[in-house]
Amino acid sequence: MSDSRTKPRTKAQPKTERPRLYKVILMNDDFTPREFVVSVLKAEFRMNESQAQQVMMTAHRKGSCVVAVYPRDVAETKATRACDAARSRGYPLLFTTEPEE
Ligand code: TYC
Repeated sequence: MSDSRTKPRTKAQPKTERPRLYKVILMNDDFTPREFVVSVLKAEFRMNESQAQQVMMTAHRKGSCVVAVYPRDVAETKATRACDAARSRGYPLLFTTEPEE
């Protein structure tokens, strides 16, 4: 019988690390209308009305709220698009990203 069938495999399997996920964080401000925040959350983060309302109100009350987690490029693209939508309407609304622990 050949070694390949009798011997256990000894070659180390490289550990595959999962790519880090990044949080998209919604920041509160005193100027952006609540309805606009909700509309951006629905459009960019595919939330329904009640999810978007909850996230908006959490940021409004606590100062910030985690919107979702994604691979880095997706998180950054969505945060940038959401900020751009606000800027194009003259609002200071801010979305940031940071790596998950
Ligand atoms: N605080 C804003 C207001 O009272 C509404 C708001 C909520 C803005 C959440 C940003 O992330 C935010 N008009």
